[in-house]
Amino acid sequence: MDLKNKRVLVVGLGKSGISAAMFLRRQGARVTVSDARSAVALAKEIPALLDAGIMVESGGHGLLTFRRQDLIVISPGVPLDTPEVKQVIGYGMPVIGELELASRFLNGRVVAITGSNGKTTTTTLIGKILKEAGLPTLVGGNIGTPVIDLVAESTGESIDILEVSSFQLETIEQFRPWIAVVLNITPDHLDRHGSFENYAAMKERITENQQAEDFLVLNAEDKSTQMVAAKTKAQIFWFSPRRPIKQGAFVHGESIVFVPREGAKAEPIMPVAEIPLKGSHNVENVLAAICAARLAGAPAEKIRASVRSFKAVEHRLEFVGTVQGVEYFNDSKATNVDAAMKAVSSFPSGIHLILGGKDKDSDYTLLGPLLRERVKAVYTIGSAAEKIERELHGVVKMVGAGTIDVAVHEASKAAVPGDVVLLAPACSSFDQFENYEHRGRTFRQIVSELS
Ligand code: UMA
Repeated sequence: MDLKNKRVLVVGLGKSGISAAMFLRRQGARVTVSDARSAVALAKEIPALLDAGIMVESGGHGLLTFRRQDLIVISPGVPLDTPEVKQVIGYGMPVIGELELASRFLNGRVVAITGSNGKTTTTTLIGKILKEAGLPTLVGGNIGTPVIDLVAESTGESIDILEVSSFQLETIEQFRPWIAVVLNITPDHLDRHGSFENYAAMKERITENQQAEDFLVLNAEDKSTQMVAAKTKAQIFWFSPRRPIKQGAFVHGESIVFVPREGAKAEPIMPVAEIPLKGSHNVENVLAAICAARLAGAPAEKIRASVRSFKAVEHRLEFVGTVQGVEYFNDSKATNVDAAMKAVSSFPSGIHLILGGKDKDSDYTLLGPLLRERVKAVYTIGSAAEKIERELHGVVKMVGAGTIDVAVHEASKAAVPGDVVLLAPACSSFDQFENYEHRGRTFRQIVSELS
């Protein structure tokens, strides 16, 4: 892709936009960036961009800015139906995302992980296993480091492990992972994608450019990922915690085994009991990581050692501490209903659950049966509180807490030794926090002050 002297517009000045703009500039492109935020709000970002010779449009997107370009690179958080974007797509202007841009310049072999839940844990674990197996690995994408930032270090030898979201997959063209992993597809981001079908279709795009020599790792227990199988040209490796698999990883008795090809003998990998993470969903994440790591060339004994020493990723069912016999867990990354259900399922009873934040057109009634079984009380926060209280009315005790601070204090007063206070909000955080990490850190801080 020759970008020299090309006019390129980058839309959105978050992490991906800034990295993309700087990269494009280094490639010799004539770069403009456009962001809906005001110049005051962007005061920290603008000087470095201007110094690099990048033009900046702040306080909204101008249609004329969009028209005078050869290429538009859009940030994952900017919807394609943003009026200016929609209009230039209508004119046939090329619009790609930062993932697509980066993938044209990555030199390593790509392992891409998507799914509604478990992406970050699985991506981190694959990175750890491959690194400890002595393979040159890079990790980035939705996990927090823009893919474009990996380009400089991506070589013919490296394995580039990317967490990819539906937002990023929406704007790919040629992105072709060597190994693609789809963990699960359950409703999320319906406010952005309009329907579950549209959302699932975006996830499926992870395999659309794969060929017969590539690999696709799929969850045998998830109906939606099974549908992806019908559409791929890649070799499929399944994983299942419940049933034997002809090619892939599964739980056999008390142990995880891997079958490298149909008809081959199953290789023992490790006892399930050695997985140091809570929750049955994490067995699935480990199975997926084992498939990807074996396919990428990590030996079984290295995999076992790496999994055994793996620690929960921050904000994913992270143990915060025990205060007066009550355990506190931070699952701020549980930003959709399915993730919250997985978190609740990880504890048998005695749960005080903090729910709420920014709604994504989610259906909270799905939580009903599980809450009735395991949860003592729900503490609602954020703008989704009223909807949650309405949809879960009569299911369990509801405390309208409003803020996370009040929620933690109310829960700590009600909890008795042996109970669990769990932040698994089932919503995004943007109504009260900068992001889910900020929400998780705030929770940890409040808990530390309790003790
Ligand atoms: N903006 C506009 N116009 C719009 C909308 C937004 O100008 O119409 C601007 C905002 O004012 C802001 C910028 O766009 O300045 C934000 O861009 P962004 O939302 O794409 O955020 P980044 O900081 O670039 O972070 C993105 C991912 N964010 C999203 O997908 C929403 C990060 O994933 C990712 O870590 C990062 O790129 C690096 O790859 C976060 C996320 O929430 C963790 N992901 C979702 C999820 O996991 O559920 C998909």
